[in-house]
Amino acid sequence: MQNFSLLSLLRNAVSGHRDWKPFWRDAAPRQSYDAVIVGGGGHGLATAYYLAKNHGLRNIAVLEKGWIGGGNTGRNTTIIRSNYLWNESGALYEHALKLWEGLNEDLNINLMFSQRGVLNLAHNLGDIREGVRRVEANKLNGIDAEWLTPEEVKEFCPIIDISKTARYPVLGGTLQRRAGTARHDTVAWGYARAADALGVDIIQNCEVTGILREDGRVTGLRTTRGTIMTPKVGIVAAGHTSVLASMADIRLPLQSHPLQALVSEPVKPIHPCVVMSNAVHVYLSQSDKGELVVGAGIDAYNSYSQRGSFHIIEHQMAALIELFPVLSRMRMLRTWGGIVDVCPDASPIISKTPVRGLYINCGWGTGGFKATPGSGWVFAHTVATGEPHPLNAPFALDRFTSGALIDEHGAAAVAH
Ligand code: FAD
Ligand code: PYC
Repeated sequence: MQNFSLLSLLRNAVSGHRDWKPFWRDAAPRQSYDAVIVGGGGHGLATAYYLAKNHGLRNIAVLEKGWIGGGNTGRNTTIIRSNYLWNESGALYEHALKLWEGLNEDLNINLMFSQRGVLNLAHNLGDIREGVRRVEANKLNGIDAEWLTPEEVKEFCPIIDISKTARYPVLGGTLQRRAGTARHDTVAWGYARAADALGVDIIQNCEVTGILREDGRVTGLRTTRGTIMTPKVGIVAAGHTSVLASMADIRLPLQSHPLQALVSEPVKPIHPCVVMSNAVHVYLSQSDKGELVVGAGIDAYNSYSQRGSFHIIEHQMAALIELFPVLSRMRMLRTWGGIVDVCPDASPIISKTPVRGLYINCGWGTGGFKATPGSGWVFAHTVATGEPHPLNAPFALDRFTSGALIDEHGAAAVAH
């Protein structure tokens, strides 16, 4: 049945794109599928889309316990960039960024992808060394990157305070000009609609509660809407992957933490780019609606509660005023939190598991939105062929036993 709700008409109105059609069918589960993706966030929906588009699978489903995009995909602050340190990460995130650059056309939807540039500030000698090293590493990997002096930072971002008497003076920063932002929920809707058009069943209000196995191989899933048989399962349930993996007796090296953000009342355009500061613990952009989008580091404790503690917001506001005194009387409109799953090396796991036919895509921590298209692309390859795509081979689960970690704490740019 097509979804002609008022909401979908409104979505159509905001998309302003050619040849608009209603969104996805709200499907009922069938008894069996060739492959099932657990988690209807951007990554899960992108995986389903590329399974259908790149690998020709049609009898597949995405199971979502709530509504699609209601997890981190619809809660994140939409920063997209590829300026990671190591070759493995650079290749994966740059693949994603290149896909973003053609995604409006591919999905036929206006994702409001805006390459307005992302600045990562340096406030001490350690920051400068990390930033300059990363700029050079990026250039060697063909990723656009520049080092800016404080004056150049000010030119790029006029509302920032670069005075030498500031408590955390701005000593320079890295700039990726091709980086930017996009509209988060439209990414989920766009992938859902495109996957639906290729025959994928998108099943909401369907929580996976058990993983069925026989002789070390997955055979199906127990869900709140009945048992579904399938020989292939891809888990992409950010923040909850260890809960799902434990249903197959797999223990993962993940910690679930709240990550918060907030927005101000809408104002006229005053902030043309994205600024992040790992040392001061805040980042800032302005949405197309005019709201200032402000993010912080993770809450230190583990939780599944989709909310964080107030002291993080207080710290975040203090840091904001430190860098942007001009915002001192700005009123804040709403705050929220999501649950992110953090890996010890701040890099994702995209991998086979000890259970045959069971694959995981998790551990994106504070930074998976930017990876959505690339993650879906390589995970679809892994699920379809049973083997990793060359881009996700280094991100396998066995790196935690081999020791071949990919430490991206510096480039994660959000305090862990
Ligand atoms: P989700 O969108 O969370 O989707 C997973 C889905 O799985 C959920 O919808 C959930 O309901 C479902 N699920 C869970 N358990 C089950 C079950 N048992 N059965 C069925 N379904 C289940 N990243 C960036 O790159 N840039 C940013 O600026 C950025 N900012 C962030 C700010 C905040 C406040 C937060 C919280 C995150 C931020 N991130 C950012 C991280 C980014 O949001 C995530 O890495 C990314 O969205 C993960 O996408 P996903 O599709 O894997 O997860
Ligand atoms: O990874 O760029 C990022 C990011 C920004 C805010 C949260 N994560």
